[in-house]
Amino acid sequence: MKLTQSKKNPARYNIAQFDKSVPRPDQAPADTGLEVAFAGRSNAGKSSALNRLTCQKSLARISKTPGRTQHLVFFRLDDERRLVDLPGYGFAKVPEKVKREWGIQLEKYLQERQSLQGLILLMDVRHPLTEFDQQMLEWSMHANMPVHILLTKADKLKRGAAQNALLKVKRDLADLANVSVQLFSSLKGTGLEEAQAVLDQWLDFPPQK
Ligand SMILES: Nc1nc2c(ncn2[C@@H]2O[C@H](COP(=O)(O)OP(=O)(O)OP(=O)(O)O)[C@@H](O)[C@H]2O)c(=O)[nH]1
Ligand SMILES: [Mg+2]
Repeated sequence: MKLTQSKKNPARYNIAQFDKSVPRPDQAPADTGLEVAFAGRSNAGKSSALNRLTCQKSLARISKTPGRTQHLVFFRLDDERRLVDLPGYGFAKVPEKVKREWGIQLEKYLQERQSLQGLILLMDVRHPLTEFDQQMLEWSMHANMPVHILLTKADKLKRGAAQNALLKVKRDLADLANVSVQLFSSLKGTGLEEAQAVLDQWLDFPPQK
């Protein structure tokens, strides 16, 4: 595949390659180097965001059926760095027992994964801070894990409404240290560079000029 090296789609993310897909965090690749995980409710747009950030149309599978990505999917950037697509959560079709079990695993992963540098938490800009999102934030704060929130599908709102949604989420989370928020659209590319700058920092890539 030919790589395009434009400022918007830096080569350090374009080179992402599928590494491994596992049903449980304890089957993850060796816990070395640096890792950033993408979490969010089913259908929030995790896979789409990963594809946009890496400038690859079908790196992470995108589904119109929520709950499609049931595994943790690891993508390798280089020997030291990984991105992880976490299973969508909170969709009614998943049995209560499975949800509970997954919650335990996820909390453990946030607590114990040494290489995990931060969590990208995706929320539909039209329905932010659901119960699931608040649970994720709570676990992350408990694990001392920085969180960067992408308010996704920003293209679905007019500019003013999207800005208002952003301000409201910022206000609601003002008391939490180590949490940042931005607007994002995988469809339009809105917020791409801002999100990549956070990844750069967590993955210890040199700042881009
Ligand atoms: N308009 C718009 N649609 C989006 C955007 N991001 C994702 N979608 C759509 O939302 C749906 C779900 O996107 P996915 O990326 O599969 O969501 P996911 O969070 O990976 O979902 P699961 O794997 O089921 O957890 C798809 O139909 C996408 O095309 C966006 O920025 N704008
Ligand atoms: Mg997905």
